[in-house]
Amino acid sequence: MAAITLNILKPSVNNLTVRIFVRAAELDFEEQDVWGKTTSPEYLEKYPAHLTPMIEEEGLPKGTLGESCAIMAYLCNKHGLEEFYPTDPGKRAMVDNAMFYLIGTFYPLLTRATYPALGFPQYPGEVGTSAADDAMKATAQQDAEAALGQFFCGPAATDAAADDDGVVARILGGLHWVPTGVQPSNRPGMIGVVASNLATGSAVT
Ligand SMILES: N[C@@H](CCC(=O)N[C@@H](CS)C(=O)NCC(=O)O)C(=O)O
Repeated sequence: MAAITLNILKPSVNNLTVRIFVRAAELDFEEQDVWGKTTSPEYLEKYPAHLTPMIEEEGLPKGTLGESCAIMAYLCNKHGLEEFYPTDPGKRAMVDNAMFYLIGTFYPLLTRATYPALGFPQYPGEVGTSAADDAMKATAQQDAEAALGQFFCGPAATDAAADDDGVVARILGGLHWVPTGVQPSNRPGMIGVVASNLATGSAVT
């Protein structure tokens, strides 16, 4: 068994960055195509954000790690890949600049420009999954619209959710509460709520 299991979706450009990186770095890895499986109970247990790329590796505190740039940074740190991720603060900042620009600025614009043509859902109910059919997208959109305003009103609201039956997932850099009763098929809608609130500037704690 390889040291790193890289969970991927083949058409994805986020995935492609890590797939090229592990080859260029000559790391010991194997790929697992999880098309249509990212919302399965097994995958959700490993990585509740149900996204790819995601690696499984022994040195990680929870055994798994998502986000393309976080994965590449971690593997560079672990294997001392100075040529890809320099330790000199200035040189590293240039790499971070490119990575944060990609994740925080460019990619959201790219998805908004291309998702409608690809038939993926947009706000509310954004963030598709390879398991999503039209019915799931419609449900996700309805859930997101119904839930708008319920989840993100500031610290008091999230404390209340914690006292209720919430579980927390860290998504899009904010803390995001998902009621335990929410089924995986509805989660894209919940993520859409976060995205909508971020987009409209509502408080997220
Ligand atoms: N910012 C994340 C984006 C991850 C992401 O959106 N992954 C999509 C593919 S592009 C995904 O796995 N979606 C779940 C699915 O389609 O089942 C990264 O760079 O890794």
